[in-house]
Amino acid sequence: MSVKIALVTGITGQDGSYLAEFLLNKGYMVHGIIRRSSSVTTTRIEALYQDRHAQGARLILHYGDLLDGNSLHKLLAQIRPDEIYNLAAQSHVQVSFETPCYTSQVDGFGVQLLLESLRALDLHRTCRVYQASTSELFGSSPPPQSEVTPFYPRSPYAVAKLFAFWTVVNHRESHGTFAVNGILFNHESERRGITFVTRKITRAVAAIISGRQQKLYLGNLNAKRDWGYAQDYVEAMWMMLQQDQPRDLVIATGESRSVREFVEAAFDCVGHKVRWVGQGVDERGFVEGFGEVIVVHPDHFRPCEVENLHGDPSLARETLQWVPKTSFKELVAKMVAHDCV
Ligand code: NAP
Ligand code: F7E
Repeated sequence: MSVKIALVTGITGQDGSYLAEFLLNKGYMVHGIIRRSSSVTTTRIEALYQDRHAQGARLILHYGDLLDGNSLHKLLAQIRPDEIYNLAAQSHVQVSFETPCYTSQVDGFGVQLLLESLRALDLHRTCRVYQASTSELFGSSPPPQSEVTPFYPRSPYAVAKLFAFWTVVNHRESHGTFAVNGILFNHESERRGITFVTRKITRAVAAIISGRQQKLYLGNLNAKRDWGYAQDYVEAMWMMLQQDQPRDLVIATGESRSVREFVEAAFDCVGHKVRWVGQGVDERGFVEGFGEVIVVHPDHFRPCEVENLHGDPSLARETLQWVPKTSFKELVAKMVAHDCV
């Protein structure tokens, strides 16, 4: 059997790095798009990378950008992938309020560029496409959210991802492309970007108990998320492309916790309890032995918040036999342990 070829956009990110690892373990030839940057962005995939000239190298990196249609087109023509995982995005919801036009281009229009390049090369008949969609599409629709829940995006990020969602559906229905949306709820890991709330908290816990940081400034402590482990979720991405029929699926744990609960669980991992005092922007968290540690700050509130995401992954369980392997407690413990080293 010939070796399968995958193209992963966003390979330097949290999910891209786990997915590349997963596909290499399955024997794939993996191509990844990286962006030129003045500082190193490939840290997460360093351990996987061998010089492309080395014998048997199966991870090949190419400079490109989701907005550079010409380089995308050339790359697709050159490597003729069997599977594309489009994970590239400006993925930070709060940042999307400050860069709405850029976010719309990359997260929305970038997907159209990719699918149109594929079609222009007539590769859409053979190549399967996974699109990194998101629970942010549900926005203010009440939980639990499933494939039949109406969308109500609450940020430029979510609006751009909604454009991408329907672009994928439209390519499937108009041109027969095997393209699917993985509607993934929040998933975290030791490789999570440091400005997302979970990693911000676990890094702060490590720094506070070792005396390197005094305060942790946070926004909405009451927002609830369905947090899973990223490594479990990349397997679901792959499974979605191995099905007989393309289908958009919700991937989630089916449990939801507040930011406040995440803070408590993270301090619990290092043997400390948090005591909350006050309300709203005046709320503070006290940790025995360290005094006032958590401070609510208005800078970390969003112009529009998604209050409660709680997924219903029944259809994924039925269709893919996918179930999350890592519990909330295990996830927090892994992240705290990693950051305490
Ligand atoms: P991440 O860590 O922020 O990684 C984003 C990746 O996209 C990075 O490799 C980044 O490259 C790349 N990228 C950004 N703009 C690009 C552009 N214009 N052209 C090419 N590459 C570009 O995100 P993640 O957490 O792994 O998430 C992966 C995908 O899933 C994203 O599309 C995200 O929106 C979506 N998603 C994530 C979650 C979650 O909870 N993690 C949930 C649902 C959906 P640089 O390294 O050069 O910046
Ligand atoms: O915020 C609240 C914040 O930035 C989670 C992305 O991967 O998942 C992610 O988006 C919650 C929000 O992730 C702070 O208001 C409080 O309610 O970690 P986050 P997100 O916005 O849920 C979805 C599914 C994606 O698709 C995205 O790509 O935490 N929060 N205080 C805070 N959030 C941050 N970042 N920083 C705080 O200080």
